[in-house]
Amino acid sequence: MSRILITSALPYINGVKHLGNLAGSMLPADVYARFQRARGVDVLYICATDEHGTPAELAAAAADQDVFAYCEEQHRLQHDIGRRFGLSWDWFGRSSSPQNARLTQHFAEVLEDQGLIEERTDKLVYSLEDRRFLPDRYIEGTCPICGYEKARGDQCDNCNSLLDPIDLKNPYSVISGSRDLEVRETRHLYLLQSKLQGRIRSWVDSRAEFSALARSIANKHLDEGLIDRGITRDLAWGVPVMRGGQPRTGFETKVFYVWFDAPIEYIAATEEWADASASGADWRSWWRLDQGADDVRYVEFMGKDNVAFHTVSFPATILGSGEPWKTVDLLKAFNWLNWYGGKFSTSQGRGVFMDSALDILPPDCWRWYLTANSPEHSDSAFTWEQLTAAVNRDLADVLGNFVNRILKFCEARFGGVIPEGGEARPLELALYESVSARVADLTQQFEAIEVRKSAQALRGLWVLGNEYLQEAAPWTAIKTDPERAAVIVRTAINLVGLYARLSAPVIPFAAEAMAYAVGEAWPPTWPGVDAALELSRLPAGGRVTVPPVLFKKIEEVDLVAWTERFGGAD
Ligand code: B3M
Ligand code: ZN
Repeated sequence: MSRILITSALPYINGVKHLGNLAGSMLPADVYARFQRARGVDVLYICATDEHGTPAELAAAAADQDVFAYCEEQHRLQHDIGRRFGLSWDWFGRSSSPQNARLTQHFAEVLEDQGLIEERTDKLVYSLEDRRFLPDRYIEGTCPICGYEKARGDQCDNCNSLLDPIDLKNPYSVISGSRDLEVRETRHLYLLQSKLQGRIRSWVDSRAEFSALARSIANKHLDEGLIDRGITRDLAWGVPVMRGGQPRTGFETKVFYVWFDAPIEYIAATEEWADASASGADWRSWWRLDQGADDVRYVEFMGKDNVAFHTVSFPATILGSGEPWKTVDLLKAFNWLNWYGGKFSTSQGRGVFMDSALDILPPDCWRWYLTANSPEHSDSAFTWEQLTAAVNRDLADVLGNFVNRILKFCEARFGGVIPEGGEARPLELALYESVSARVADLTQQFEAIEVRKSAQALRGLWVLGNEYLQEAAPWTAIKTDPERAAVIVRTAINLVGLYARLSAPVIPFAAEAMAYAVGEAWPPTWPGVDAALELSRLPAGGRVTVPPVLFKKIEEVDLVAWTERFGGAD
């Protein structure tokens, strides 16, 4: 059995994520994980909350909570919402775990032993009014590259450049707003990425499966020349800087930089998963090439703003260690989901967030909409109209209606029992042929993680069912040729079973209801391309039931209420 390790970018702990975060990492990762599990692959899908750094401290302060309690609460909340969205993580960890602290400290030690970490005296912005250093997001100002006025110390949200806080123009403290700042000296650890330039470039070149977006972002940084990066910060909340089991002298009030420990949490979360499993699961067999991980395929999902960290910074940690760690094989990067002319924004509370999304529509509606309109190869724009079309047309009219119609007919005319008798005619043979071709296409699109094309292929399969019913017209056949009607009903019910299996990666809740209604096995297995075979799985004599309405349509009144609540009307 082959093995696939899947990670989606770790959502920041600072509040419930918006639909853009879901669409650009966690959801496509989940769809892929579900697809591969159904294929019989041994899948491990790992995610976690990213809990360290200034965003966590700032959010906790804003919530008037101790940062530890804040993270604990927000982690539970994000975990719960993820589950309600059907995100089938094998483990949803926490970057503040002891496992991550140990592993982060381990990497720092081996990197130092390899001559890749050195202590440097740094000039950092110190706020006289706040009486503290202002690392990363504690400071904002004008981006030196694009002139955006609210650039954060570590990164500009407008042009996506990674920044050094001291380069900001007109900087101010995020804590007090004070502009009474001065540059002071402080000691920090630096990861000498400049020494790793060659190794990282040949590693990137060796990643044959990287998407064009991932490769171009990596190459841009490599072409500019990698710069050594400070991996410690003057903060209290984070992984303590240790050396040989002791706090490192001169670093007692410092911690590792959040972007140093966060990707290491992919590994540490796997260790958390193993530690929590009763069956003695072995995390090293997923991550260590010397301990069995050489047959693992590792696929990462993330938004484009995270790509540099995963193609340069994290590889620098892993490759620089000189230890045989597994590195990513395929990195699937996403563009932005926009919100009515702007971006979804956590800090400005603009857009629809995962918790309120579930207040208004079931998870499958969002999962389908965000898959069919994935910000995959370019940015995509959320609109209420598109959402309505995806739910009302695709889910309700095409899929839901088909399932409902045939099951009701079977109940009314055959007492809810799959009828026997009759044989496939040219109409069924033609159906088998189209279904076979489309299942092959869908399988290929899922395999290639072509998100939008997977949705198109799936929709195409749903449409076939309606066309078949329309042409076969069992309601007419039943009057003159009951055997003919039996074949049609049996075939259509088998289509429902097939749809349950094929749709499960994207709309797992409805798929389970469909499977249950026709007696198809759950969890689902992925069908082969021999449709004649797959459409005779559910034999005559099996019982079927009519499920409660699979997809409720969005009404005009809903739209009025939602645009009032969330905004976004044109
Ligand atoms: N927490 C950034 C983000 O939420 C970040 C990803 C970490 S992946 C190791 O966009
Ligand atoms: Zn900028």
